[in-house]
Amino acid sequence: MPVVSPDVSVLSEDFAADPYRWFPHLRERAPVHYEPAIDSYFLSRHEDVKRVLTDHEAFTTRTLQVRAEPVMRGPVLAQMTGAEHTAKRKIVVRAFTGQALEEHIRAVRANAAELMAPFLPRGRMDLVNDFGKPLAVHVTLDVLGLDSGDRRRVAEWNAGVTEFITSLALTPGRRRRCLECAEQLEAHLRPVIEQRRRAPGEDLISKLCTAGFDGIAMSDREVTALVINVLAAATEPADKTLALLFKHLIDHPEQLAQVRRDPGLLPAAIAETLRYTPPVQLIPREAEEDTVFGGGTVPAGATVFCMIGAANRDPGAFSDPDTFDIHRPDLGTARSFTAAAQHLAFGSGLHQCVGAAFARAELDTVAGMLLPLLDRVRYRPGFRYRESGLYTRGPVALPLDFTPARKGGTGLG
Ligand code: 2IO
Repeated sequence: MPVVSPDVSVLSEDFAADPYRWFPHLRERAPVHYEPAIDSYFLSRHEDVKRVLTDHEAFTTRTLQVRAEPVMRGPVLAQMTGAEHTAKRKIVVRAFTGQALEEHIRAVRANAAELMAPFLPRGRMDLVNDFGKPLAVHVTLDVLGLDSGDRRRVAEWNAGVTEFITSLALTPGRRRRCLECAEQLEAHLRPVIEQRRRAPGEDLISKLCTAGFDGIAMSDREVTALVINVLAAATEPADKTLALLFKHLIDHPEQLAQVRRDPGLLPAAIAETLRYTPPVQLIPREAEEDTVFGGGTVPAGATVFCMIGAANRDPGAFSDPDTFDIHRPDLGTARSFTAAAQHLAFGSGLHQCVGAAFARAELDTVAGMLLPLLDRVRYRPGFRYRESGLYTRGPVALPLDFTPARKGGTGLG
């Protein structure tokens, strides 16, 4: 019989208001927490989460068939295993590292400069809604080689797709709406993929269409699924992480001053932001067999949610885990964006995020551009900080005031 912890539900309003408040209780008293309403288990200890993510024999990604495939319109990388997975993962990794990454970063710089320009002379900007959200969409469409004229529609369809993946319980009406968004996005991509197969360019869609590895190439369905996957994965966590980074730095003025003096500290600040407040809070798996953990048993066939935020604040993995400290000795900045990461914001094991290097470069670039321009940056007077989301979580808004840039003084040309 599953152990139901009567004093906390991850589906409650109290939990949604501040999950971090409940993590110590979950880790200590209910490390294998069962939610009857959604028949799922929630694991909160670093050791257990790491085990689930790395033991891909005992914990599979089969649950993505129902949690992602309906809106991805085909199988995503995370569902694959063996030689096929290795070959196709290589294609995607290539499209997000080295030369390709440098080109993506050019798109980041150009879009960031364009989006921030109107706000600099005003001395005020909502880092989430004025800047971070549109930036993530503009950059991702450029990377994919999709027309900027379609931004609004694509962003709307993407929102439906993301709602489907990141909802723990959808009403039938919302579910239908999300599926409609996915169908429209698929229909929008169909002629683009057809055209890129005939006349490939340098964009990511062309690369996915034409690349092969060990004789393994991508089908139209797989290209579609990967494009939708990249669209969701490169947008949903991006504005959240950027806003969280600035929130933590504003809340810790001495660390903000250090990063301003030495932008070389930005990767450490980004890594610590990902540890302290990971934008992706839950990663689902399916148990292949009955598995005994320290605090309980997960039965074969069960859906298991890895609680990344709780694992990243486990005192067994990080000292003084509830303190934001870009200098923490147990962070290991360089490995924070690799398979050797101690924090679990990018997952771990076979399916660890393929976009980690891109995420680091994008955030480093954007924060490096913003910091010198946002002189005396502070919250707008009267602003009350609020976060939302259980699956992905971030600030609802982050309205900032700063010293307005004098005309021609932004360095942005
Ligand atoms: C469909 C939550 C947007 C991913 C999944 C396999 C997506 C996969 C993630 C992140 C962010 C999403 N899962 N990125 O958690 O590609």
